[in-house]
Amino acid sequence: MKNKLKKTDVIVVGAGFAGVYLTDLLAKKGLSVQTIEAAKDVGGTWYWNRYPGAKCDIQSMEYSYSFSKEIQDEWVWTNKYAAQPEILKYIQFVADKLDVRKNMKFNTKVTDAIYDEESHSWTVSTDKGDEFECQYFIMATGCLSVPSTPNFKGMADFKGELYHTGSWPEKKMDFKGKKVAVIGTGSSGIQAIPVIAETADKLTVFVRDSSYTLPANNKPLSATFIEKVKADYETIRNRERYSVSGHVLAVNDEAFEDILFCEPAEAPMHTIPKDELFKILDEKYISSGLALPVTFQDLTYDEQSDEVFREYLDGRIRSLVNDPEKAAVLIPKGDRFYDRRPVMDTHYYETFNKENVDLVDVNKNMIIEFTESGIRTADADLEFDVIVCATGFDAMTGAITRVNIQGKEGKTLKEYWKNGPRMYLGLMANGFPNLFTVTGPGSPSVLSNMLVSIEQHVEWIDACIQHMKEQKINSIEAEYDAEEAWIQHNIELAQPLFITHGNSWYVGANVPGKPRVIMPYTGGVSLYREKCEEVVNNGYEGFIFG
Ligand code: FAD
Ligand code: N01
Repeated sequence: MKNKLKKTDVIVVGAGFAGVYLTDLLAKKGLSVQTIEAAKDVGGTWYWNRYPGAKCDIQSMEYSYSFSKEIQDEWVWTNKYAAQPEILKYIQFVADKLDVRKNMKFNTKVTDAIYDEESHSWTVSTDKGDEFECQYFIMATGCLSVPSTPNFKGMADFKGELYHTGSWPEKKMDFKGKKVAVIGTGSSGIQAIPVIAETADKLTVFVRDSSYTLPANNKPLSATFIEKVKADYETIRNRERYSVSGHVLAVNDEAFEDILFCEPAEAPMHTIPKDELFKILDEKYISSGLALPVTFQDLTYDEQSDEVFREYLDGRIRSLVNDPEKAAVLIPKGDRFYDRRPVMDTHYYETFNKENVDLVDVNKNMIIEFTESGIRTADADLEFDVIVCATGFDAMTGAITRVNIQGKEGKTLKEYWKNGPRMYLGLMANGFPNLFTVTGPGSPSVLSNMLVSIEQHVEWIDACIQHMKEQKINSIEAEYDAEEAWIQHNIELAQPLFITHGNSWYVGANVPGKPRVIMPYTGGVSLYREKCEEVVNNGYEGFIFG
């Protein structure tokens, strides 16, 4: 049954980092805001991804909001990289502080959004029978919020516990005495495997194509470091906003006391003599996290640098994994290092030396089907109590196209995006007035520290809405030509980069039938921000006001 139509200025979908900030900022500007979230509470990614070992790999002092000095000063991070429970606590703390939950409806999914050209408004429906009419409809639905689960034969017959890392249950999980399978060795699998192996009776990892992973070398932050960063936060945040990838802190000294910044290397990696290179990689760069690709940006496009770096990484895998056959499976096949997102781990390779850990190379020994008691491969029937799918997400477009969005003349967004997402600046699409996306396709989003990109989009959208109110403008949408030019600009920028040619979720390669298109903007955070500023300074160039 439908509930009575409610009118509101803005509907925000999603209550992750983007939704929480949007709700607060727009409500403070006097707009009526209704936020709708499928989960039971705020958190987004950090609500859903509760799997063992889930962690951030941008330094915690940078992976946090910058818009409120009070929040920034009050919150104290414990470790270089924060784990999921701490990040969830942080976003809950922010939601309490800003008192945004009063604008939020939880446990509710937005299903449809239909635009009315006469009233310039959207009618938004939910799975709970709500109907809202709003002028602005904002999808803050996240880039990695729709888990992708393979459709193995017999999956429904499995009588044990079956989980996906991206929608992990809240209950406390105990693997003691259990036989566990993990399918997938991307970022999520690589984080979960060492932790599950600590208690499981037996862990079997199903490997299709391994990802390269670097040691996180996570450690507690010193009080001195926290104090220094807080004292200098304004400068650090500004550097982030005008950097390549939105994070600027580099590898630190052992005591974690001094602030050091990432600096691009003077020459490509392959120009450093190999002995010297392998030594500095061992001593400094291997555990410098995402500062490494910022230092050696040539790793994103230079074949020679990639080759020498992979020689180093392959040697490292062979030296850490005792069994040469297992090591061979864990060495990625044919991929360049930067075909995919770099992964950070804690004792991942060492875990394969444990007696209770085994792996199955699914290229040689295919998964045929799930059975009542486990998994049947080409070689054997394997029994499991628990199967964990660490199989990734229908990234960037998945959450948006799952809502029936109809713009002008009944055009659906799903149809409009059938050959890949079409957006101007990753913010708006032609034919869909007053529909904004936060960190949408065509913006740096997942190629950046997402907090920096989220804040930029939220503030851009807010400024745009304020401008429309001041000028008494009813609607805004992207011009078709501006949208097309932006798409072509990104294709050109992305062409020389490995990620355009690899088989990752960045190009939709992980979801059968998904069009293969580079989805994030590859020009970097700084260039992108300057472009967005220029567009506004030129009177919202490329947008049509109605
Ligand atoms: P999300 O946090 O994804 O929130 C979107 C919300 O929208 C979800 O709660 C979802 O339930 C809701 N939603 C979607 N569709 C609907 C609908 N139809 N109706 C109602 N609600 C809906 N980024 C980094 O920069 N650094 C990191 O180290 C990092 N680590 C990550 C680790 C993991 C395990 C994952 C999965 C992602 C990571 N990310 C990281 C990316 C991360 O997604 C972002 O940093 C950020 O949390 C995204 O916030 P968001 O608010 O945009 O989206
Ligand atoms: O997903 P993925 P993820 N049979 O797509 C395998 C962020 N994140 O959840 O490589 C067998 O990377 C698949 O195999 P292959 C981060 O942005 C960040 O791990 O396609 N295997 C792959 O090994 C990240 O990039 C953190 O051959 C199958 C794995 O599943 C993004 O989220 C932590 C299969 C999927 O890897 C996604 O990461 C976690 C099948 N049918 C996530 N289908 C941080 O630390 C898929 N696979 C910041």
